[in-house]
Amino acid sequence: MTTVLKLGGSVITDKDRAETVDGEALDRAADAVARAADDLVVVHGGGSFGHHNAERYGVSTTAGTHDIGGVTEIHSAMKALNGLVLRRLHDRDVPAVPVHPLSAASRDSSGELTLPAGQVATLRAEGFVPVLHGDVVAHAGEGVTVLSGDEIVTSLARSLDADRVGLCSTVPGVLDEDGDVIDRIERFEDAAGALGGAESTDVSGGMAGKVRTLLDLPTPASVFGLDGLSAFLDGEAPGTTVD
Ligand code: IP8
Repeated sequence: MTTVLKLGGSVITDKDRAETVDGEALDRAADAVARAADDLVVVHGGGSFGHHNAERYGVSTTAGTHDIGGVTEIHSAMKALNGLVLRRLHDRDVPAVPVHPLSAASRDSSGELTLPAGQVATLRAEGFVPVLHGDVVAHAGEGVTVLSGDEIVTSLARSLDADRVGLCSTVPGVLDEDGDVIDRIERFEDAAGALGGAESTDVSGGMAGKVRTLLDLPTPASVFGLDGLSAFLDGEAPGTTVD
């Protein structure tokens, strides 16, 4: 029973202070992971790490850079956050192992991502908890572009044939126009009103983009807040189920 869990960058970092973790939130997330670290792959986003560096160099998931200063700065920021996440997991005896996507992944000139998952699958089979992170990635014709944690999650969900996918977000689920959590989304139209309409083409990690991507997965996915993380890892379906 393989589970792929994304810890949103905005959940585990302090959005208002550059390169600062939200210690309390990260402790809660690490506690929940430690209680249920069996057959788990963790991916985390950037939050206050990585994004401002990417902005400074004009780098996004589609616009790249060849500036070695930019590549180094963005990758280093994400590796720094990864190190802080790992430390909290190791403090709780979780056998977490870092996997840095820049060293393995690439995009072709149409932006199509190739993310080999052999090392992740083998680490997991050997009882480790691989911990990947949003990163920069080699992109044909662009230099490097941003690789978001969400893209990693959907790619791994497919290549590992995951049974469960969870996105731990700053909100308790996908919210309707009244701010209530939508229990289940089976078609984009079920949530189109709340997500900005069927024409919305958010590819940068906004909720509309997330829902579209999750609907394409063969695996049911849950979107929930930190309060729902333990329940998700216990096999429940907190927040919104996208299936
Ligand atoms: O927060 C960040 O990953 P995300 C990747 O999941 C960066 O979008 C900015 C290098």
